[in-house]
Amino acid sequence: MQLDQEARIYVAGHRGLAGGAVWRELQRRGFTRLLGRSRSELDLLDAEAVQRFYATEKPEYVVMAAAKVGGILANHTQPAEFIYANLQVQSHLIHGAWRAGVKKLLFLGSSCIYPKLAPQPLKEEYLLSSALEPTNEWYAVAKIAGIKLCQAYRRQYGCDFISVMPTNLYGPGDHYDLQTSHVLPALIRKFHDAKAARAPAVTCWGTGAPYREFLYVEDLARACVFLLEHYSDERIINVGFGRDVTIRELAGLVKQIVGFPGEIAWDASRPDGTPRKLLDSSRMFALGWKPEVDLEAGVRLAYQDFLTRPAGQ
Ligand code: GFB
Repeated sequence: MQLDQEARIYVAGHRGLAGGAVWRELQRRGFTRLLGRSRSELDLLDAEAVQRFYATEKPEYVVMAAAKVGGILANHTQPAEFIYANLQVQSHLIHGAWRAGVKKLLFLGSSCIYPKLAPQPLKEEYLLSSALEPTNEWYAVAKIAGIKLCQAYRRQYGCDFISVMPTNLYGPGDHYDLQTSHVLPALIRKFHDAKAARAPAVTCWGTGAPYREFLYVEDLARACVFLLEHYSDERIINVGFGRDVTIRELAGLVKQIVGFPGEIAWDASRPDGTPRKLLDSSRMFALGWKPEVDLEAGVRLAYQDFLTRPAGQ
């Protein structure tokens, strides 16, 4: 089904990494009636404010890219915020979408919903088959609840709510705060700052041995618009790149792209997190979507974004 370019599409989290990319992709595709609200305009933790928004703006489609997100340290040290904020925001948005008669809703989950030691690559059916990775289980449990909300409203009320599981994302609009960011923006900032300071070495966290799969966020945005138009199923669907790298390899790539001449040190007192989480995206690939930006090109684009970001971000 082709979406009408006049459709009222609400992108929750349109200033974030994923939501911002979805917003730009929809604009690029000629959609003219996009709805976005900043946090100060609409507090998604406020159920009544969300209901009022739905009642007055009447979105027909909703992309749920609003979430409390962060890297391994933020997840590990703020468990209450990660579980509370995500449970609230997604409950308000999903329940509100049902009440408002939204035609279709796309919920963005995460690859950390899968068990820590599940077979690789991770197939959709491995969800809830064994224990989660402890560093981010609070966030993962909230995301699993979001999936279950979508499935429950589909079963009980026939709502066309779908759940999409992206792998680790990066690209324009990322956050570069070293305490809360994910690994890729953190490495860009660390190598860039070390080069500027002529430091002899950059210290990365953990052992460097874990594998991670990275998807350029504009590829995810294309996938989301594609799924809004072509996917209607209770089953979750993975959206990944198809290949992963070790954190050690990633650090080497960022060092080279940034042009840092010094050494890389590893601080093994920091957590590694899950050893590997490569998504099996074969169902998504079979539908006809493929990523277009490989890791090296994507890191170059992300570094450009870092260099041109507004001061203080
Ligand atoms: O991206 P990241 O923070 O989170 O870390 P996860 C990935 C890996 O990079 C870990 C290592 O093994 C880190 O120890 N790493 C090395 C670093 N140096 C750094 C550094 O300077 N900063 C950071 N942040 N990591 C997150 C989850 O897990 O993935 C979230 O916590 C979410 O819930 C997200 O699912 C996609 O990949 O381990």
